[in-house]
Amino acid sequence: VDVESIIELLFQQQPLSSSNGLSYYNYGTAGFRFKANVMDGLMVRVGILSIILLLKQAEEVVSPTSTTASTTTSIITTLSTGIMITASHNDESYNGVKLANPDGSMLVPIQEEFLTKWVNESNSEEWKQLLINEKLVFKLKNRILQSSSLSLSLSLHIGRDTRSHSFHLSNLLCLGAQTFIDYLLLSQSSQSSSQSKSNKVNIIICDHEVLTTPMLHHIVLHSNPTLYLPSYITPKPTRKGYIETYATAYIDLCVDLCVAANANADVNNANVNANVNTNQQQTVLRIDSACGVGYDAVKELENAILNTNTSLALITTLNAQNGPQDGPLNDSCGSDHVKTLFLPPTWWKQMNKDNNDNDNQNDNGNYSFPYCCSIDGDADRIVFFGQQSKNELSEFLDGDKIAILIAHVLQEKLSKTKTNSNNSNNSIAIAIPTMGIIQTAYANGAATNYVRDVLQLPVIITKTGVKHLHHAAVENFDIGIYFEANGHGTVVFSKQYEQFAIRQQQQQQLKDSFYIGLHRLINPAVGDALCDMLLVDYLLRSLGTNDNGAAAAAGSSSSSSSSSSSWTLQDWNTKLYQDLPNRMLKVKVKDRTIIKCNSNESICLQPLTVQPLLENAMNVATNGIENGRCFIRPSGTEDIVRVYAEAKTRTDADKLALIASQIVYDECNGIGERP
Ligand code: G16
Repeated sequence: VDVESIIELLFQQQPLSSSNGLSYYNYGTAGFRFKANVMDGLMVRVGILSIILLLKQAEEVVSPTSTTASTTTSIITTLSTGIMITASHNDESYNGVKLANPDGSMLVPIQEEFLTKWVNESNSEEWKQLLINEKLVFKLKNRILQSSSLSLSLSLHIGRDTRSHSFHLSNLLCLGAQTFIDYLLLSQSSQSSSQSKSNKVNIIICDHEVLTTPMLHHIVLHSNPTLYLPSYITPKPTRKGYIETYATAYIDLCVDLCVAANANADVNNANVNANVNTNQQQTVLRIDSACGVGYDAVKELENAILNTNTSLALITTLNAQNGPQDGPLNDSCGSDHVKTLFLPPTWWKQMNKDNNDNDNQNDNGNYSFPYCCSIDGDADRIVFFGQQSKNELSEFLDGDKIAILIAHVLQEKLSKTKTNSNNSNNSIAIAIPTMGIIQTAYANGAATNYVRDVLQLPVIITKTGVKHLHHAAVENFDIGIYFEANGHGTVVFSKQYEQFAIRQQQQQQLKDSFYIGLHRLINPAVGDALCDMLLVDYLLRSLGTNDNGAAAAAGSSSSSSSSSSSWTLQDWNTKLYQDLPNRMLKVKVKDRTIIKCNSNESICLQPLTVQPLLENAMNVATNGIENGRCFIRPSGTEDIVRVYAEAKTRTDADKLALIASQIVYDECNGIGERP
């Protein structure tokens, strides 16, 4: 492979063309995301560029001038990054690429800028120079490695969702990456033949085919284990490893919960059936998989959990609905549909069957689906809901509610740990990990107030995009809980937390302490619908644990009939705080890039006329809207402007959202019908 053939490949499918209606491929909220039919050339380029990024990452982790490189023993150093081909919550016509760094996190701005520059570069001479330079640097690195005993084994992990074009786009990406690898390694083999038969740098592409986005991040992170993780987390970097890890972590926590609640339990006996209140009604969680990739993953998780021979009363039965065969992806189902429209998903195959039975008996639609959740097309977001009638949600719980549930339980635990420590004879004061919550402007005002005023925890508001929340969480807290209101989020833990968790474990009789168990159940790389689902289920159980040791879970009883302090979705929804009514709308405009916002996207800076009009609309004296808050921002994943409004009443929230939409339409060249 020579440079000319790569250039030919690159320009065969010229990514920029006036016919596709794009002037520029921008790196959006979660990577490049466009209509799938304009992405062919982009994928080839991202394939090549991702190998360059991988080599740059390797350079940062393994410096040939470091002492490691000069030792005489042979060391093979491995490093992995990843790419997921998905457009997540978007409809089937879109596709996209999300890149993962070695720690499983998303790209940082400098990497995004590098990618954006080169996917848009239409000058073939510039490209030629880049490729030649990269080859020279690669040769030099390899020569330095030849003089040491260091070998590098680099992997690019690739996954894709169930979209009809994902396979094709994945092939193009692999083609770009493999051609560039061949170009680099060819020089290496000829150069090294006189010194060594083996390659000093090996670069491979691992195509994992259809995966959830969090599985891909898991595989990347755990392929680089020693770099980022505590000793108590050792999952296998495979799909199976992912399923086993989180199924086991969930069961261990549920069993520990029961053991802790049963004073007479045999703590060494993992199967604590005998000690469980066997009258406990079995809980079923129905999962709307958005007709996407999460369906199979939930099924696998369900099997892994059921195969552990644990008492069914201790765990929740997962019931996956809406698989890829049941309807179009994210269409009238999935977390985005439920969150934006406050409507239950359609396509419930099993439920519809059940419902028909119910309908026959009761014209009012007497449903009983108290415990449900919806994930999105690549299974990285989740919202919970209960459904008691055909077209309405009885409860709705979003990312804000999940974050606060986690914070609530952790705060209680930490406070107990502190009290126990103060009461013990231990003269060394225990350092309690710091905790904070990261939200975006979409967080419900009631949620932000609750965190600040009731939990008295710090809140940071960032731009939309989990990449922003993730970094803020890592940089500011030992326990950084970050969730977007749309259900996208996770918890990140610092090294201090890990040491704290290990010390707590040493002081307890249980196999794992709560703190270690919690860390094992959370995907530290990225928001993960399935981990978050198991985590919420466990937390609700933990809040429902009574003195008899029965862990009553969310769907099993209503709060009024509960004999213990069981937490149903209704409890979760009402016992902490009540959401302010809110509404999200989308407005189509000619060019959404004319809209610029402040750093956390709560204020519109351009066009200049927009913000004063929004302020006026929010002013109670103007429209009589109490507690009104609204903002607008251009989406980074769809060709629309998003409008958010909240107010004291549902009517006012809807009214404010409508006014804000009209402002966007009028001031930003709206297209189509005026809202
Ligand atoms: C992506 C991002 C999220 C973001 C969402 C919507 O989610 O990862 O952080 O909230 O897009 O972004 P925007 O409002 O800019 O369209 P996903 O699940 O689609 O990858």
